[in-house]
Amino acid sequence: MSTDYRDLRQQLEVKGFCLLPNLVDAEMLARLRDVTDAMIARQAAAHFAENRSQGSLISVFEEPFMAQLVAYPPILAALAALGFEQPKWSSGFVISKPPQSPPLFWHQDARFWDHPVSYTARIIQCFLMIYLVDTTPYNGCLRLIPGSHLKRHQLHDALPDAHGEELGKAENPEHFAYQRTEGEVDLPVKAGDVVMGSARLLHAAHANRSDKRRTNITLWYYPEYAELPESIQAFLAAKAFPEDWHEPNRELIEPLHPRYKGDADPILPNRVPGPGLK
Ligand SMILES: O=C(O)CCC(=O)C(=O)O
Repeated sequence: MSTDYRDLRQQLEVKGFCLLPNLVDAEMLARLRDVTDAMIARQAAAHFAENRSQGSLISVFEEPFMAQLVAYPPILAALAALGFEQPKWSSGFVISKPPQSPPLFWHQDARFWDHPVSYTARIIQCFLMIYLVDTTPYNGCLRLIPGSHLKRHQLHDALPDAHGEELGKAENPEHFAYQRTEGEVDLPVKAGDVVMGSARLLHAAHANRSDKRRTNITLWYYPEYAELPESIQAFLAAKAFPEDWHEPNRELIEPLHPRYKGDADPILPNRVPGPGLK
């Protein structure tokens, strides 16, 4: 059955996420499994202690091959089919839950809450989560609160800074940030499916209770970069990619690199939604 991108675009706008089925082929998946396993093996033990809740939090800038995923033609074609012809990209992380590991805490990843655009339907920043294995609630599938990119949820007021250390270490499994919450849904996927969603959406992941590693690669895109307020463009364009990663991939990555030529000051990031989120 063919994919109805118009329907998926509507889901992205209304629910804050959509599932792009079967985008990554078997050969690319096999390559990504090898590459991410090697990236994980290179980390010091302290990395895993700091990030028990995520499993790992390894920048894709640690591995030049990852540029081929960022600019992977089926991903760019799916974005174009959704109406995003000129997306930009900023960063990404290998989030790999080892066997028998704790849940990932509820959080949202938006940084521009000080700008009024964050309280509108404009698509600003989106994750593309690329799962390298099939996921279920048993091995750590994604959990989402549909609509929470546009509507306040009790967790918005209760959560501590999602990017602070406390939740990452998963020292207190009873913390409400790991528990079931009102309105949440599970999103199990097949290996090679891609979940696209708003950075403003509240999301989490189940514990991995299986005996196999569950790896996801989260890539951050700006699907409508040219329509974003200039202060946000200036902020994104100010961040250079590391030279040793960028250099071998310049041609591939250049079309996705955020650029800004105006004179607006970069916005100061703020991760906490204001009263404008009703
Ligand atoms: O690993 C997952 O399933 C979710 C990752 C995530 O929440 C994130 O990258 O922000």
